[in-house]
Amino acid sequence: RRGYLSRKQILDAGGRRTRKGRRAWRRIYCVLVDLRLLLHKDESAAAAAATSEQPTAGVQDELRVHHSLASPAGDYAKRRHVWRLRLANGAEYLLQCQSAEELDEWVVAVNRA
Ligand code: I3P
Repeated sequence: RRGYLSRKQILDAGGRRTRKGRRAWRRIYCVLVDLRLLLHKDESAAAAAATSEQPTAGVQDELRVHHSLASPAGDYAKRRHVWRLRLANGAEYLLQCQSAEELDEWVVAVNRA
């Protein structure tokens, strides 16, 4: 599963509230590989990483989704098609996609990983 998402971090590892200045929405290109969600600047950066000898070169961030929980963020009213990702380390993100279908696909894919 891959595609553009907007991401906002709300809790840091350990479950502490992400501080002001680091809570903005950012658009990123996400690729789910096994138990990792790789976050790239854009699609061409992801394509370059895929053919590189160092597949993590140029990855902006990497979320370990083992024992994580993805669910629709029905309580977040400011944007549409937002899902929530709680990682095993206590960090939490809101992720916005383009449609209800995409949201279902991401939630299923992450929960299956
Ligand atoms: C955040 C940014 C986010 C906003 C967040 C702000 O500021 O404006 O868009 O979330 O509000 O703290 P910063 O860039 O300085 O981190 P929303 O889009 O959800 O309103 P929050 O602190 O209420 O999460």
